[in-house]
Amino acid sequence: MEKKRGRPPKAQPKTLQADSQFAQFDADGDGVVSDAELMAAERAAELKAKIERWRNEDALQDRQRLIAMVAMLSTIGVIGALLSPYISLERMNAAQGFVNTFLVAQTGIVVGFMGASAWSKKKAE
Ligand SMILES: [Ca+2]
Repeated sequence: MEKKRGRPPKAQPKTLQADSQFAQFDADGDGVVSDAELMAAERAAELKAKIERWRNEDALQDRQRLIAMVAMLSTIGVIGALLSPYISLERMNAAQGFVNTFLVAQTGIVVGFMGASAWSKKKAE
C-alpha cells in the first residue's frame, strides 16, 4: 500500500476474518459487529451458563433428597422389622452390632442432608 505524505494514516475499520466465530454476533444483520452486540452476546452466554449451573444444582439437590429419603425410610424399615414378631430375639442379638452401625450411618446421612440444606439456604439468602 502506498503511504501518503503529510497526513497521519487514517484508522481503518476493522473487519472480521473469513468464517469468524464472532460473525454470528451481528444481531441486526447490518454487517457490523458493534460493541453493544458483543456485550449483549457476552451477557447472554453468562446467563446461559448461570441457568445451566442452576439446573445442575437442582438435579444434585434432587439426588441428595432421594438419598436422604432412602436413608430415612430404610431406618424406619429396619426398626419396624426389629419390632415385628418375625425376628427372633436370638437373631436380633446376633445382628445388633451391624444394626447399630447401620442406624447410626443412616441417621448421619439424614442429619448431613438437613444440615447441608439449611446451610445452603442460609448461604443463598
Ligand atoms: Ca450489527
